[in-house]
Amino acid sequence: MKTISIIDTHTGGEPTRLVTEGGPDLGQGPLSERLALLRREHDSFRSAVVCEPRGSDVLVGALLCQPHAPNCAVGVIFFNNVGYLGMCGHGTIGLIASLAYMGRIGTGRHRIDTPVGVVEAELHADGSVTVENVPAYRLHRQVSVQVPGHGTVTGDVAWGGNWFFLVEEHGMELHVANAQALSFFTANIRAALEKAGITGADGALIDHIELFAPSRSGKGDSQNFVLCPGNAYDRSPCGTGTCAKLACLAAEGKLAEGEEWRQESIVGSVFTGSYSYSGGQLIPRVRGQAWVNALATLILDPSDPLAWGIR
Ligand code: PYC
Repeated sequence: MKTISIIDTHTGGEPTRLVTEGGPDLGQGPLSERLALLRREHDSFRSAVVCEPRGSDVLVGALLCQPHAPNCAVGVIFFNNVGYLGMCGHGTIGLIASLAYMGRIGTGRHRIDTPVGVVEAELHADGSVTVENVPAYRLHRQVSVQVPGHGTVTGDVAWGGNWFFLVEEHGMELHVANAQALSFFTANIRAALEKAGITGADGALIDHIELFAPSRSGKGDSQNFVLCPGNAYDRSPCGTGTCAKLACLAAEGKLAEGEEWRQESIVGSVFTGSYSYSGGQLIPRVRGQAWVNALATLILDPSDPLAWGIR
């Protein structure tokens, strides 16, 4: 029987499953190389941890690793129901909550090694966490694409640790009761972008679609809906999506350095974002909170035909 130890958290409603023991041996190389090895040779580990029947489409997995970059507390590789994520904001907040729960870190700043570079996270005394992400930027302003059944949709292409297409004008109601229609619409946008050859830098697939609307509750400066690569929608405001939004606001001159932006999610949870410039790059920060909600051992029984997940 193979066993895998996990800690589950949710960050503003979006779950993260941290693997603390029982992951594959990926060596001690840079996290980007370890991610490539995980993808190439151990992808069934990913599906065992996050896919049904143990997991669900919405679950984001996080493999706790020894760091490679200097002076990091830990390394982490994020994954989901269909593949791997460069960075994950809500997942990093969940990771910090889990490390604090394990007694491995205290309040203060911590460096975390990821496949897209080192990020920093500060655990505050009230349990909230600020993630200082990799540099964010807007690649293209107001790109139009024809979406079958909908017509022209226009949005910005931006990097926040993942690639995003950010749409302000869409005519959809951002309400959780409307999640199915929003998922269908955003999945069509993503397919249309791919078909039209609209990509991130170096031809990278734009795999996250983000819609915005004014916040009805008044808790946010705006509310969003974010479609993730495996077609689940983010219950949180999406950390990397909020970073991409900060880059677009900055590029439009709509948010000054140090000014706060409150991004409300489709379920009403809020991240507070801000940015500063360093060496000409925009460094985004996102603050939110995660809660530990399960501590468990996954059991992979060799006689179980679905032990490695439904792929
Ligand atoms: O918080 O960055 C994020 C994220 C990416 C995908 C799901 N959540």
